Amino acid sequence: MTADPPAASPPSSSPRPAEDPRAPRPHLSRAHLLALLEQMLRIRRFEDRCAELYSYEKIRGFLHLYDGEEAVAVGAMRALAPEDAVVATYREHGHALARGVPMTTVMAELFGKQEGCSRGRGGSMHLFDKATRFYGGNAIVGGGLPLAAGLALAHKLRGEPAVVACFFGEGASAEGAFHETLNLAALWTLPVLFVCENNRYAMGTALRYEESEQQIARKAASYNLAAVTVDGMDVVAMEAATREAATAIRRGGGPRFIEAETYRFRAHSMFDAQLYRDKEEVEAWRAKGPIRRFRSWLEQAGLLHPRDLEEIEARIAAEIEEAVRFAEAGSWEPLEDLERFVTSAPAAETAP
Ligand SMILES: Cc1ncc(C[n+]2csc(CCOP(=O)(O)OP(=O)(O)O)c2C)c(N)n1
Repeated sequence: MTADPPAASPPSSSPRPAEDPRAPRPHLSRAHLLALLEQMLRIRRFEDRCAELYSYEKIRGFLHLYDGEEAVAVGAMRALAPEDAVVATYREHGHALARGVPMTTVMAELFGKQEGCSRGRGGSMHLFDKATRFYGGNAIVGGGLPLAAGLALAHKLRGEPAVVACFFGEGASAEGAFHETLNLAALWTLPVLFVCENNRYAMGTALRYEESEQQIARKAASYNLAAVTVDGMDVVAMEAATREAATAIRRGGGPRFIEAETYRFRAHSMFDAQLYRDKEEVEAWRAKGPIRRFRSWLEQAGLLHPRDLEEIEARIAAEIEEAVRFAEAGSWEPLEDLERFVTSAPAAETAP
């Protein structure tokens, strides 16, 4: 895929529906492009606030930020339909927000409150939301891949035309679960889209110290499925690649694989001195960051004006304030509920 900013399509008067996620190509109306920018900014500002709240100990436990990688989830989610399912990793705030999980319930979950999307039992690494078919949130590296294949198998057996989008880091490609899942998904032509977020580091381990084959898409292709490498800092390239792949999957073509080349700007989690990389390297990646680059392209193309940006920022700030208020006002789950959900119970009792 090209690293250059995309060319805008004809104006939004075109008869093609602008927002159908199942269309094989993105319809790049101005509204669509601004929505992509807003979604990336929304995730960035939300996580900046999370980092702040972490220092006040409002949020505790693990916290893995997606700072720098927003274009991957935002572009990909735009090409998924409501009936599709999403499986992600512990670095999943951006995926949850882009998928439509309400920011209020995500923030409450990070606070550990029972109004959170996982009743405050999961925290940052285990966001879950039935309404948007967001299956989480998984602390185990590579743990989401077999789950995604299982969901895809269920879709296939039921004859449902849904795609399962499974996000994971390049570190997962060193796990057995990656190889077992890709093998079965290809063998059984499962409707699953694998999205590898290659941010070049698995905690403090650089890709070159970890993988004999550093092009993860090539690894994936060895399982006989179509695999492409995409500029994961380019939100439109991500959307286009996802639409193309999801369309092929919906047509019964079996699994697809996208390796998104990206970078995380912040530490692996809140406990990480980052001794494994130079500041210059981080700065060089920041210069080609997904928000900065997209924003300046929109400005140069005359599609984004200072007033638009002010409005976007104001909307986001208000939403974050509301989410923090909601989380602060939330309640702790009562101690008597401690053993609830530990063993299975009749469905009526376990329904959230
Ligand atoms: C099976 C397993 N092994 C080790 C860990 C510890 N661990 C947590 S995150 C991580 C790095 C994973 O890197 P990557 O998959 O590239 O994702 P990223 O954090 O870069 O998004 C490791 C090794 C774990 N959670 N699960």
